[in-house]
Amino acid sequence: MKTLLLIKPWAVQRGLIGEILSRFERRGLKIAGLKILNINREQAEKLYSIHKDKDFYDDLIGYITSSPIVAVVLDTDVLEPDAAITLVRKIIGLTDPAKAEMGTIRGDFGLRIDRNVVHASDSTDAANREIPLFFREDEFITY
Ligand code: 3AN
Repeated sequence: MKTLLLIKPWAVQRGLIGEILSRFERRGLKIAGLKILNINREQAEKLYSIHKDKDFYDDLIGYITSSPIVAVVLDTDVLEPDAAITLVRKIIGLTDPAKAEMGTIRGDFGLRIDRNVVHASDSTDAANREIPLFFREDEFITY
């Protein structure tokens, strides 16, 4: 299966793209798709539709559309789908960076829950819904 990783605006601004990508590469997860882009409001609203009623929703949309992000599709075919999701979530760490373990991406590069450095799909359903927001099928590379 494939799962989506987003390197969010503050991480791109801080020059952390390579550092973050390397965490997945060195663990053995392949990059099947990769692009830097400015996401529009419609993409952001679809990405975060489950948070529509939260008090942080407007800020969340404002943040993710504030400057470029990097969208990454990870090929996790070597693992069972649930194991792949669990591993990717383990590499990124807990949603609240202040509580995330050191050694995880969020634990190493941030403090603010409202300015997370990465997003990753939290289920296979989420991955299947999120990936088409950023990639067409013919953009994936197998190697
Ligand atoms: P995750 O990104 O770990 O899957 P979600 O889906 O619960 O976590 O939250 C999506 C994004 O919403 C988070 N990455 C974070 O930026 C933001 N967020 C979550 N909870 C809060 C909160 N209590 N206050 C502000 N922003 C939040």
